[in-house]
Amino acid sequence: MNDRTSESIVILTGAGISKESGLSTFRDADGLWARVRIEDVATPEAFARDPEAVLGFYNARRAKLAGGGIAPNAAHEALARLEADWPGPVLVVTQNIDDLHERAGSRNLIHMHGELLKIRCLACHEIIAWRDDITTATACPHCAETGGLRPHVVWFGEMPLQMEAIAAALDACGLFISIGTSGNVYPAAGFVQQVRGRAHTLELNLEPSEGATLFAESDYGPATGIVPRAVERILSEGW
Ligand code: BV8
Repeated sequence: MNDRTSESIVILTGAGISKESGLSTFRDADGLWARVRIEDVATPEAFARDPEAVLGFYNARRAKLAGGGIAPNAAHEALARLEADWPGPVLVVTQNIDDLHERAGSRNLIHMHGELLKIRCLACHEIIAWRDDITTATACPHCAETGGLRPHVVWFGEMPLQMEAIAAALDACGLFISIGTSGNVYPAAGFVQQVRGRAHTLELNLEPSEGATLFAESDYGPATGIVPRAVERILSEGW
């Protein structure tokens, strides 16, 4: 094995890594998009048209996540162990808006699609940690304005967060791992094309994603089985 221990690792995660913790994915048969339409709850136009419907969609998800009973699983914990035990830099870039990676111990983490347990005020632009419901009548805890609070979440048509930092990490990494994502949503689904040919690429998913053929290596099965196994192998043998 080459000595790769100084090389950096970037890990992209999607809703599949949180499925075994009890959170819904989007495109599985029982997923969120099977129950509501993206156009009705996850776009700026939907929020302008019917803010209470959009706030209600995120209130229900926030209440489930904040209400107890949802905990990180062995896959989240394995990624935290990889960050702690790998000698080089490890960055998790998650599309997920839950807080399971940080609760498992991941520190070097980017939520590129925002965070369910934060809200943003359109009047004062403050980003505020928040675990309760919000309605159009809720006053901003920072500026007291009402009617301007929204989830701190990236909707379709909005620019994902920290894209420059993500691009720099992708350009520098020696290993790119994609976990629990169907590879449908861009720009995240395009990250593998940005690194392939230069970094080693590994897909860990329940089933082949839309971009499966772009990966040099893959393993399929529930994340709580295949992710700890992959982490053990990387820590003992590299790639
Ligand atoms: C943007 C909000 C540009 C929070 C989400 C090309 C380039 C750039 C953009 C586009 C493009 N083509 C189209 C676009 C537009 C659009 C897009 O990609 N549309 C798609 C539908 C075609 N992209 C955007 O709008 C993005 N913005 O590009 O802005 C721009 C430029 C200039 C100026 C302004 C803007 C913004 C995208 C973010 C949208 N917000 N979420 C929320 O409500 O959660 S996206 C949503 O999908 C979630 O974030 C989710 O994470 C993400 C991806 O879904 P997955 O995580 O992959 O989940 P999915 O259910 O699909 O798959 C789960 C997988 O897990 C499956 O494969 C399953 O097999 C597996 N699995 C299940 N169980 C398990 C498992 N795996 C392991 N173990 C298990 N147990």
